[in-house]
Amino acid sequence: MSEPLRIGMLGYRFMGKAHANALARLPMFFPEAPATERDVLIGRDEEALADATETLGFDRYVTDWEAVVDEVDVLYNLGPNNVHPDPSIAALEAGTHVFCEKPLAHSLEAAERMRDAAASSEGTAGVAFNYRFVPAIRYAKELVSLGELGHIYHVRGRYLQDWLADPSAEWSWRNDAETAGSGALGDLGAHTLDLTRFLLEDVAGEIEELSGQLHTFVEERPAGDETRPVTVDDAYAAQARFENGAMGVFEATRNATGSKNDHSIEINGSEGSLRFSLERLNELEVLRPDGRGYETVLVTDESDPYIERWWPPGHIIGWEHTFVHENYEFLTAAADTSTFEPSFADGYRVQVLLDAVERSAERGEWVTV
Ligand code: SOE
Repeated sequence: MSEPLRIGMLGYRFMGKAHANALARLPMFFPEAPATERDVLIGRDEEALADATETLGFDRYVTDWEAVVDEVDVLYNLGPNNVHPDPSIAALEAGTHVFCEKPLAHSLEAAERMRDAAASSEGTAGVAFNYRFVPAIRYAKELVSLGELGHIYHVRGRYLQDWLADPSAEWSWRNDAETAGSGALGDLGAHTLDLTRFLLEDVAGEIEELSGQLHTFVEERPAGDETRPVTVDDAYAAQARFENGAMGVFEATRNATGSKNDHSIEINGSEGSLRFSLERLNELEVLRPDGRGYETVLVTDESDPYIERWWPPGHIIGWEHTFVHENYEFLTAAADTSTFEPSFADGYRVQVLLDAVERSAERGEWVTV
């Protein structure tokens, strides 16, 4: 029995809870997953950190990541985007495995350094694009890769939330260009662009050129008893051309009043189509060549990826289960010191697309990726 992997986790709020919950579920639902020990929680606010250490089941906490990146076996980097580069690179240089939240970084330059550090490290590196690990998305990828939809003409991807539609919603780091890099583009658009690459990589190639726009609806937001400027986009929209000639249309916003977490993808091919929405994550709508119209498939059969780990067919799973799936795959890859997808190279490819949208928005013209 090999020693448990010692986990260091930087960040302990929303994503900290999602990943700590995933680690806690693994022994029961994925018993062959590498054993882990929630060793050290890393953050800045000691009081909040002490509470979170208790709640998330860690042994201890530190406020200085440099003290532990070479002590732990795996570093989870769940901090704000501008905190992704330095701890991840230091950990990789020490041979520590790194699982980093998306987007890879707050800038293309930093993402490139992270990609290069991963390429020359003994450690395994991965990006937590959790929507690749939705069983219905895996089914969609199977249909596309098997050619069931024929030649791919269109992909439409959108990520609609509304938690910033209210101008009085509090300012956070996600509204700050220095910390986040971009707004809805990098926070939500990164998911859609990664998922599109995942679904179409075998049949449409990469996005070769695109044009995009960015817009900020609310220029400043309350921060305690002050107001702070919003220096990133509230929404982006883009159109793209793929190597195989397919057309892509993409958007994301946090101002889509009424949409809570609608991450949707639609693919049209010469033989058929498919539609997915995260708000109905157990379902995939499929139009088959001989079909009369879209059929709604409940993707919860034992033959569907990961489902046999949970419950019988029809007993649906949720958002949190996608974190368990990606943690299982990442920790298994780390224990074997093998590669994990999405890798930092995948994360970098997404960052190139984010940067292209920003360049295009700035110039008001199409850009080559
Ligand atoms: C933004 O609110 C957010 O938490 C993203 O940061 C996550 O990546 C997405 O999965 C849910 O929405």
